[in-house]
Amino acid sequence: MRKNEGGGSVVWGLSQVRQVGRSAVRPVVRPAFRAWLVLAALSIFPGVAAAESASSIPNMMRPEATPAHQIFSLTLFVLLITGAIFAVVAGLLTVAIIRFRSRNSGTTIEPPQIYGSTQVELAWTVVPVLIVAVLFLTTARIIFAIQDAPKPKNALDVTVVGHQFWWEFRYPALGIVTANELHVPVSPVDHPQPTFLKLLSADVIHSFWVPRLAGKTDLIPNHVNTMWIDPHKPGLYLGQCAQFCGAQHAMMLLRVYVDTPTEYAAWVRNQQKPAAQDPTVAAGRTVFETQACMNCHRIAGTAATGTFGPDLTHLMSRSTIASGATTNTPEHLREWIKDPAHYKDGALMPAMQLSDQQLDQVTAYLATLK
Ligand code: HEC
Ligand SMILES: [Cu+2]
Repeated sequence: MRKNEGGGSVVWGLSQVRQVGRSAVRPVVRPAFRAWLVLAALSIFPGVAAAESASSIPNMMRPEATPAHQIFSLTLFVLLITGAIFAVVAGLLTVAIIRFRSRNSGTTIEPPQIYGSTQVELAWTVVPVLIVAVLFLTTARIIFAIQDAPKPKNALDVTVVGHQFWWEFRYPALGIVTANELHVPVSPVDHPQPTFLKLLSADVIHSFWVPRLAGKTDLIPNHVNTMWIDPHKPGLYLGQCAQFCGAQHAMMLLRVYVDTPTEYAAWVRNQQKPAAQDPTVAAGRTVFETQACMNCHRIAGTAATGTFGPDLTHLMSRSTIASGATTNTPEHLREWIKDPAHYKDGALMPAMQLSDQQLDQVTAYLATLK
């Protein structure tokens, strides 16, 4: 497990929520309201998310990359305008209810009715049209600013493929393929190094959403979408598939590790190595290569070249399995291989009916794939 994710406990106490507030949130959102926001965020991000450290919580009120910052300021602007409208309407309503209430006089005579006042009608037509125009134009400006941002030469390219119910990440220039945990270099404001994502789908529509980094973008079959992120601070950022894509859509969690330059270089070096070849686990490798595992999974440098499931070449470099359904420990791996439905009912990996001995062997083999 990485150093930045040790601290969290499964149930979030209010003291932790306050701590989050003190350390990083600008005082835009009051603490009590913030606690509710965190609870709301947690209810959308189940599973492992609940056990993560404070800074990982997927909260769009705490942006940490340019697209997310722009969306957040737009959010505040829209809230300001709609909040003002609410205050005016609610205020007038309250005045009307109190001042013009029925005074028990016993009469049922209606107050004077006003028809055909051009001034009043113009006012309640023109003012809303202007408000909508302002909201529309500011929103369009931000959408285009994010969409048309030029791609610098030093940008990192990653291809993201959405699968039912996991994420595939390919780094074409680096020859890396991995799953569910995206590593990108930090992009400091003074010398940015953004990551440009090319979004594809292997089956149905998914949606890539890491609230602290950017807005949602769909992954659509037979259509290429793009988005970019430039996370300013290293750390772990959690996200989630934001499009209902099937039974386990809610267990399609995303982890974006924003690495310092040294961490990132070390990660790349490790991912580029061929898979470990440990002779002491040869029996497990034989199980893997004879029990159909290799038809669905790739382990670089071996006969396993399947692409239906996640690439397992450096499986143990990931801290979770099955898209965040559980943490990556040998016990969990064994349980997963024995019966994927134990963690993820409806996952598209069959229970392979291995014997206890085969399970032990194949788990021991996988555990060497660092
Ligand atoms: C029919 C194709 C198929 C077969 C056969 C198959 N798997 Fe899988 N496997 C998958 C899919 C799909 C996933 C992703 C499930 C998800 O996260 O929803 C997966 C996930 C995994 C994972 C978790 C990887 C990660 O990083 O999340 C491991 C480990 C794994 N399989 C091992 C095995 C082993 C060992 C065997 C053989 C005993 C095997 N698989 C057989 C399709 C398959
Ligand atoms: Cu999905």
